[in-house]
Parts: sequence; structure tokens; C-alpha cells
Amino acid sequence: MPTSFPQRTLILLKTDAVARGLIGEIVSRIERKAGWRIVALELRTLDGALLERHYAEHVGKPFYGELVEFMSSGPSVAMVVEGENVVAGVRALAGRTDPLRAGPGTIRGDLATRVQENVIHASDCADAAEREMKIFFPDLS
Ligand code: IDP
Ligand code: MG
Repeated sequence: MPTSFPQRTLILLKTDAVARGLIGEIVSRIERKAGWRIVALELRTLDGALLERHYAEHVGKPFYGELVEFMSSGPSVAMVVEGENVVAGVRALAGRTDPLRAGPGTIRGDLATRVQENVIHASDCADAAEREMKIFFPDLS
């Protein structure tokens, strides 16, 4: 079994991160990982239709309405990062969904306090990464 394999993943720096001036802090943590490189990056405000595709698995959940309100409240940064084991790697760097359970040293553990405003999205598996990259960067080859 290979010990590493090149992959791409979709990352969003959520509206709270952009509003709080944390783009540089979070991008620099990602950039510092050896062998990872940013292959797409865009500042954009997300609308309800796009968020419904992105968060399809959460439509209808009690927190969905507030999540869409939060995620469309201002600009986010969408990025694609490429590198060895980057899907699991970025999830590890981000930490658990609830910042109270995210360990110190993780992006959420260090920078967030509330489960909704948890500063970063990262694809949770390779299939999700492929699906999400097509939503945000359909022209990326
Ligand atoms: P993930 O971002 O760690 O993959 P998911 O369970 O996929 O977590 O949830 C997507 C996003 O929805 C979370 O990052 C968070 O912003 C929000 N969220 C998840 N669960 C809750 C909740 O119980 N209350 C409020 N917001 C939530
Ligand atoms: Mg998720």
C-alpha cells in the first residue's frame, strides 16, 4: 500500500474568517505544509443555490437555515489545494467541527469558539473533494 498519494481538496475560509481578517493566518498554515500547493483561490460571496449544492447533505437539518444565512453574509475564500494526502491532512489541520472539541494547534481549536462560526470548511473525503471542486471551480482541469 502506498504511504502517500497526490490529491486535491476544496477549502473554504468561511465568512467569519474573512470578516475577522484571518485569511493570511489560515492560508499560511496551509502553505507551510511541505509539498502542498494552492492551485486555485478566489474571494467570493456564496448564494443560496450554490450553498444548497455544497451542503446538500445538510438540507433540512435544524441548523441549515442559519448555516446558509451565515455562509452568505459576506465574502468567503474558496481554494483548491494539491498535495500528498491533502484531504485527510487538511481535515486534521482544521480540527473537529465543534471548536470546543478541536484540539489546540488546529485551526478551529485555535481560532474559533462556536460550532457554526468555525472558520474553515474542508472536503471530508476524496469523492466529496471531487464533487465540491466542480461546484466552485468547474473550469479547473
Ligand atoms: P464539517 O464542516 O466539520 O464537515 P459538518 O457536520 O459537515 O461539519 O457541518 C457543516 C457545517 O455546518 C459545520 O462546519 C458548521 O459550520 C455547521 N454546523 C454543523 N453542525 C452544526 C450544529 O449543530 N449547529 C450549528 N451549526 C452546525
Ligand atoms: Mg462536512
